[in-house]
Amino acid sequence: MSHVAERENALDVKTAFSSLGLDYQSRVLVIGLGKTGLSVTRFLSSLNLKVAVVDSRPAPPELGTLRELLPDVAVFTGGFSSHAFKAATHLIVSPGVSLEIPEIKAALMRGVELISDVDLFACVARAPVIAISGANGKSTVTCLVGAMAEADDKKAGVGGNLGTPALDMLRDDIQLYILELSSFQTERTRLLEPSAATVLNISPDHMDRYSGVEAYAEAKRRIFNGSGVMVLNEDDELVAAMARSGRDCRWFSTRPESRADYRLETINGEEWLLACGEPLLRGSEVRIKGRHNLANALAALALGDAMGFARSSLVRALKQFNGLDHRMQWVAEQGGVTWINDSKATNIGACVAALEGLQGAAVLIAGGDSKGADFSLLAPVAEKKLRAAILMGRDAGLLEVHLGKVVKTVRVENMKQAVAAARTLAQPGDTVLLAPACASLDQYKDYQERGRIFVEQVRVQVV
Ligand code: UMA
Ligand code: ADP
Repeated sequence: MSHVAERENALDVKTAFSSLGLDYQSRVLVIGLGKTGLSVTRFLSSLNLKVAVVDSRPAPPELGTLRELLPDVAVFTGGFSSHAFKAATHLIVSPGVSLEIPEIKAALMRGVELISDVDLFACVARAPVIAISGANGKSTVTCLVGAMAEADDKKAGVGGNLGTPALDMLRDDIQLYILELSSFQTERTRLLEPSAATVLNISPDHMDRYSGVEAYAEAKRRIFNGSGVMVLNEDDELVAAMARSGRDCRWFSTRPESRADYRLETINGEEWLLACGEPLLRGSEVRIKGRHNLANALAALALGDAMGFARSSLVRALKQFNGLDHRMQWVAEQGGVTWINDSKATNIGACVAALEGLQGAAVLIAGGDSKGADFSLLAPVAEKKLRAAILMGRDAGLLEVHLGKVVKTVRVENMKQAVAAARTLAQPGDTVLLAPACASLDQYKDYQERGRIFVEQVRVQVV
């Protein structure tokens, strides 16, 4: 029997979704036909619930797949059709779409219910959930905890903002869900109550969607709904302020003087990772490198402990996990210059973490879609670490305004020119670092494509 058929048999729709007020009379409008929109439409259709889809783009990415799978579902493209909104009792808004869109705001004012794919998931998932958010490190920690679960012989579903929408992860044989959640997902979710959750850190990102960093933090704080274990970063003021009395709060920190539950300690001249006083492994044995990755490792240990994984499984995973592509990924060393691909550094916090972790001077390749970032925050570390900044993409001019005051800047049109310029500027002992501090979508399909093209150009021009 297929999973969909099993689900239909096992689910009493009215009971399962009573907290969302969803039943066979409901008419759900799915806004956005990307991965999330497709997953929701398939899920609701499999339960025979009434669903329609609207997308502002003339040819949304999953239109072809939806037409093939569900030719009868009504789809409105090329704008937010008022006709589609008029009939809806419930809206499910894809993460990439702001709730500030006038048509959405008007519908919510009329009393149309806002629900989310994560809420639907929360209603039907039968295994415990670990939820992971933060400005940076979400995907790394999500995959690391996934590796810990595997080392502990648990069948885990790993996804969410990482790539597989929550509803596409549902399976009866899963023992544990490990869900990466963005602020766009937590802000519109109210039913998920994870067994353990973390906000790894907060630094400004998506400032084109939030009124400020506090509003961004507030959206992320919702990941702690319910009564599960809260894993908190002692070194981050905005995260530390999320602690709630009466809850099981477990702290991590990389500051040498910290007494946090999960922390670092120098023993006989070597740095160790400690879990509640027990030295587990040396920092040098953690395969993913950099100070920020020690913080990620400690957070993952806290989550693994919260779920009762054997400590030996946690340690094994930390010793084996290689990290993900496009995050501080070593590409080449030539003539004493190291080339690093950190294309996933799509905000200032990640770019700063990358630069602070480097020995010697760096030539930085940056630029793209700033998402409303304030690049003055990048100037201090740029002044300390950079030999030069090579700037490209839509918001190169904004970067130049702030970096130009403290370091040599060069404007280029594309990655080929960026790599050529970096080759002439870098000196032996330097690192050339692609850490754009911007999203890639103004010039590339996604950050992976940007990283791949960088690696290709390094191979063609440098090695
Ligand atoms: N869009 C429109 N009009 C629409 C609908 C969408 O222009 O009517 C645009 C959005 O503005 C956005 C793009 O289409 O630029 C994709 O939006 P979407 O919500 O349809 O995206 P999905 O394909 O459903 O993917 C989403 C997440 N995307 C976003 O949050 C933008 C994916 O995270 C996630 O993997 C997927 O759900 C499964 O959960 C990606 C991401 O960039 C990796 N996330 C941001 C980040 O990590 O910084 C938050
Ligand atoms: P996310 O899923 O939150 O975007 P990733 O693990 O994909 O996180 O990493 C995104 C970027 O942030 C990469 O450039 C990576 O080097 C950097 N990074 C990872 N962990 C941290 C951290 N704890 N603090 C700051 N930057 C980090």
